Amino acid sequence: ADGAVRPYEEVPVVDLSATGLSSTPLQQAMALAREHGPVYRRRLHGHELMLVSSLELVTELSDEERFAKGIAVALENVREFAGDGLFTAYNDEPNWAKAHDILMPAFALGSMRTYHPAMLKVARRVLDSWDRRAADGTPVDVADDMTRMTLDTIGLAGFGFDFESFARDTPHPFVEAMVRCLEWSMTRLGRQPGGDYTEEDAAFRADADYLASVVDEVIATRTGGSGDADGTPGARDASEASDDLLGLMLGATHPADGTTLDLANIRNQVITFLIAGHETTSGALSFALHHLLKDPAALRLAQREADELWGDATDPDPSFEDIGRLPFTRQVLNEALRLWPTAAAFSRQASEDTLLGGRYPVKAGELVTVLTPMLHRDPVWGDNPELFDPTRFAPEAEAARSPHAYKPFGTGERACIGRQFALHEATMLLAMLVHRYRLVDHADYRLRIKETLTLKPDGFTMTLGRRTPAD
Ligand code: MNH
Repeated sequence: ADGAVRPYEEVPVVDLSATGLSSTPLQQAMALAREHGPVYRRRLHGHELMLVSSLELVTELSDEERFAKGIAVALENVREFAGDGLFTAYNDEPNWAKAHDILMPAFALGSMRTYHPAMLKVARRVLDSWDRRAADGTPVDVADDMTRMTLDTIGLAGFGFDFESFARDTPHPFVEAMVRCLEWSMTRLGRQPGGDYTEEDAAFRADADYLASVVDEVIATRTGGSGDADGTPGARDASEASDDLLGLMLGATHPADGTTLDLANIRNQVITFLIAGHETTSGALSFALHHLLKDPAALRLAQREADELWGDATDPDPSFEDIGRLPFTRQVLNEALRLWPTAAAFSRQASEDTLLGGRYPVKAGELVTVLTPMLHRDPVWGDNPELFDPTRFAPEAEAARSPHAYKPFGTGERACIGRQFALHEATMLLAMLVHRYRLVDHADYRLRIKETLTLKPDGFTMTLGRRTPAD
């Protein structure tokens, strides 16, 4: 980049129409960024997308005057089953602002106090399961168990619904259907024009309908069976209202106009929270455990921190306040999300014709996708960005760095609403795990990354020993 204005055509264009999208499109996009630099256009079957990954350009894309959230093709696909839920709603769709205003208080830090007991209950399910593994020496499949944990947590804390994932060998059918829907959303990106996808689409429709029917049942249980989610609110029993997310959505009225969310939208929100609320957090925990397994010094620091709180208690009882007393554990999660932000891309839409960085033309309405893992390897992160180093998130280091260098939760008004929820849940579990277990790299695991729209370590197992804080 010499600073001169580039004609539109001169931004590097990578045409994937012949080879197609890889089965790991995010890692493919990262490889292309390493080859072509922090801005390039990816062409695929007549469709073109600009991918951006430098601090300089992401700083501009974060300007809410010039850009807003964009719904890229991948999210349009998710919209097929999450509808106008918060994550996939268009900016100007009235239900976005309405649901945002109603739900924001439920995601403020203080509200985590409400969810803390459910989170702790599920964390203890992990310990029960891992205790048995530690006793008989069999490996744990880390990503599978983290997914069980985060799903049970959002189900219980959000909707009073227990997936009981630790009592199952295979995932709950709801999860299997949801994962297939996400896979459909991803593989649909790479379709050949003119191909016949009737079968895939029918299977997807069946899965999406099944998701909706399960959610309708959860809602009906709460409302006493009244109303169905066809858009007409049924009678709601206010006495049923509880302070979880579902209770809030059924009961809360909009501060400005006193209306409630309609049942079709609530169904979309529940599906959205179940998707958004568990895949990403479970990936973050899995990557964090991977890095701790490979970095004994960091693991020791995390263990010291938990030991200081809970000493040699066999069954510590973490309080809500304890979670704020685990700054290093939080740094470990931040650093894991730097290297592998589990929702690895987000898109911005230009409000008007503009020049990005004063030189790359972007047309009004055009989408630009931020490739977060490459932003997180920008030179601002020093000369060894691949190195796992939680001290990058020490308060002094954070204060010295641009806030736009780190975007695992997206940006602006459409940034992640569940950030505090994810970090509270993940920090507590990670601290409880390192307090209780020695992590053993029995298979000399080499990181491979599986993509199902979100990122996870693939085939990551470890064995466990029980530890005492002196270990
Ligand atoms: Mn979450 C939006 C990442 C946990 C619910 N989330 C986003 C975005 C990113 C993101 C990135 C912005 C996407 C975009 O701009 O298109 N979320 C994460 C990560 C974790 C996570 C990395 C865990 C780690 N998210 C959670 C949890 C919940 C949740 C937990 C719910 C309990 N996230 C959402 C919702 C949105 C969102 C809802 C959409 C918010 C909006 O647009 O109003």
